[in-house]
Amino acid sequence: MKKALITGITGQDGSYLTEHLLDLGYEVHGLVRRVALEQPEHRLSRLRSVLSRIHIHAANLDSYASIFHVLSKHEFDECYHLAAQSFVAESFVDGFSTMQTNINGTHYVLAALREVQPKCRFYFAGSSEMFGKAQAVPQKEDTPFHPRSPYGISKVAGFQLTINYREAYGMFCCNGILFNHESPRRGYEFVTRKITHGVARIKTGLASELALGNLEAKRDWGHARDYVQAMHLMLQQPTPDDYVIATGETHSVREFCEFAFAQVGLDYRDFVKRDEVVYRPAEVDLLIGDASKAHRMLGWKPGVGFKGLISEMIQSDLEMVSPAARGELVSPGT
Ligand code: F7E
Repeated sequence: MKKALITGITGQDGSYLTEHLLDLGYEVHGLVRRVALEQPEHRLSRLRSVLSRIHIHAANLDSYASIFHVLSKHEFDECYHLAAQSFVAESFVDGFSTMQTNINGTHYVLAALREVQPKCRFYFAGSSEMFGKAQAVPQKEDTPFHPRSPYGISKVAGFQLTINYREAYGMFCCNGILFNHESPRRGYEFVTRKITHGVARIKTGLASELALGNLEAKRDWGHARDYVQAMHLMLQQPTPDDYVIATGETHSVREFCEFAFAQVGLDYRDFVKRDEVVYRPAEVDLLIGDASKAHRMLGWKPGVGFKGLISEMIQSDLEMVSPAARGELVSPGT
């Protein structure tokens, strides 16, 4: 039985990856902060259905010693490093802690692996935010990076660290360059979930408006459940490499709103208000990925498209805010 370690196991991607690896017969271990263990109902909620089948260890990305401790006690075949401060807007508020967690945290995991388990395969969660002010359309593996936030910069550093450990020490280290990926498990601070949750609250009379920032930004949005499969596939290849994971379609935040509100028979223009506060000091205007290398080398393709993703998120949020609101969707979407 293969053993995998997931940092960031409590997040959206960590929970889907856990389920995927369990289905494949893995023994799954996760690193979580001690504070999460003190509030399991809240912090481990995405793992509720699998909690009895996984192994949780307390560790902190700010502490090399805590990571080293776990890695010296258990042997792993694969390590998926997903933990990060992942909210771009927050990285403008406190760039220092984003850098500390995302860069040093990644370095600690790599250094500890090198020390005690150099044969363990390593996955780094790179991001389309590394492309930032995109130098080519669509973006692929050889598109130059031009990050536009401390978050994007921290991911470029993590990406380069991962390559450096591969080249310098011959470790099996891969970078996934994942474009935006969403689901009903997405955090409420991200725009997709803010919209679908907002739509559900408005539809059920719990709210009357939704305050948003830049509606013109365009993103390539896929489903997180599809994207974690690509992470696993990268670590099954004969040689380590880096891959763009994306749908190849781009839509604006405005289009997302339009379709999401229309799903429950509403017009977004009647409810969406402008909120200056959530505009970013430097915006990433357009992201669209070319995942043809992943199609070719990994046999990976996204399963869920833009409309299917929004329908699933809206349905889930309707059920969450009001169980009586089941079946409110106007059309199922594709
Ligand atoms: O913003 C605009 C905002 O916060 C998307 C993370 O997973 O994907 C994610 O980063 C766009 C931006 O995600 C609001 O200005 C408008 O242009 O949902 P987001 P993100 O910044 O694209 C990448 C791949 C990652 O790696 C990140 O970790 O939507 N926008 N109005 C808004 N965004 C937010 N959050 N809230 C608004 O009210």
